[in-house]
Amino acid sequence: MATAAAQRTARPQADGAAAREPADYQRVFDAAVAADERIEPRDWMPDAYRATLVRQIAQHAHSEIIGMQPEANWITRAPSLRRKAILMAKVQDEAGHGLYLYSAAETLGTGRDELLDKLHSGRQKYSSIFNYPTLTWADVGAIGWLVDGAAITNQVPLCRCSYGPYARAMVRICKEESFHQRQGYELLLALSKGTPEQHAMAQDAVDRWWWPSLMMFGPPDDESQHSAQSMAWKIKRHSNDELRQRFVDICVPQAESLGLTLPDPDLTWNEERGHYDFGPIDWSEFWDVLKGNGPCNEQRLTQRKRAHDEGAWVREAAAAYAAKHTGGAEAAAHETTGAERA
Ligand code: FAQ
Repeated sequence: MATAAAQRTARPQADGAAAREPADYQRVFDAAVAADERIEPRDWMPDAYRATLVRQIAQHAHSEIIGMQPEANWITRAPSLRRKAILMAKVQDEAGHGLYLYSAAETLGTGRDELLDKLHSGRQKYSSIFNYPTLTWADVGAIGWLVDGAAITNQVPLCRCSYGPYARAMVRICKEESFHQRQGYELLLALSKGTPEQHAMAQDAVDRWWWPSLMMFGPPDDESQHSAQSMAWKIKRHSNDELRQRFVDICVPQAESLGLTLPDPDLTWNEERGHYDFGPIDWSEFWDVLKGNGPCNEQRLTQRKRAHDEGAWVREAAAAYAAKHTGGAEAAAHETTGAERA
């Protein structure tokens, strides 16, 4: 029997579409997803699958580039050349992640200009976590350990996402996020084992970033409007609550090794469940941040729009350079053809 991939390869091109009924396309798509095969840009896909991917990938891409802001805030004040070099590399990585992800969204037929326009006008979201301020140097460590840690927990399963370009982008992103997580852990460890003031600064940062990190995984499963469909399509492989639990289980022993505490008196090992129980999350804070009322929503968007406007000349210069070179190549091709004719 032909595999779903073989059937898809055998699928007629757009101009021969009459050879198949729409139901056939749906069946081939469903079979590919069921067989854990990758859906590629030229494959037929349901409109809602495409729209869901654009929504999630765009939100992810926006998070990467907005996420540069809280950390970049500390580049000029990093306490040593080594720390500054590491932080600059990390912030550059986030820009790169944004690029891979915008490119993945482009394969679905949605251009970067359109996505950025939606971000700037508030029609698309970015992760709630980046609406919190970085008040001390220890926040750079807390972001690395907790925010990148949460990002990896969420994103490793996305390497098996059913949509090929997103899954492949995630493989590279996750490798870099692992380095980010380790630099945050190492930074916090140095502070935790430093002077009492440094230890207190590390603890304060963890106290402020813990709960917002748990919110990164999205609303509880019974309030997650997209999870069931996204899991059926194998875009998401686990529910928001499953991943949140996995993250808590990873962090508790790491906090112990760091010599820091997590700000949750209800955090206890549950022998029966084989997981840590944790206290209630303040979901009203999460929804409020999503509505634009977090401590830094306005600042983040204003800064993003300013950076975009100030970068207009770079985009224009790049487009002019590309046109000049493409034009030159075309002119050269014409000249060659002309010469051959002569
Ligand atoms: N923030 O039905 P669900 C990073 C929205 S990258 C804002 O559960 P879904 C790297 C959701 O969009 C961090 N909005 O939605 C880094 C939906 O609203 P909509 C970003 C959120 O999509 C580190 C509504 O709530 N990572 O950190 C959030 O199935 C350090 C209902 O929610 C990704 O984007 C939230 N936290 O599940 C960079 C990973 N949660 O769109 C710099 C990919 C939910 O209908 C420094 N994304 N919403 O208007 C995902 O895995 C999923 O999209 C979830 C949400 C899990 C985030």
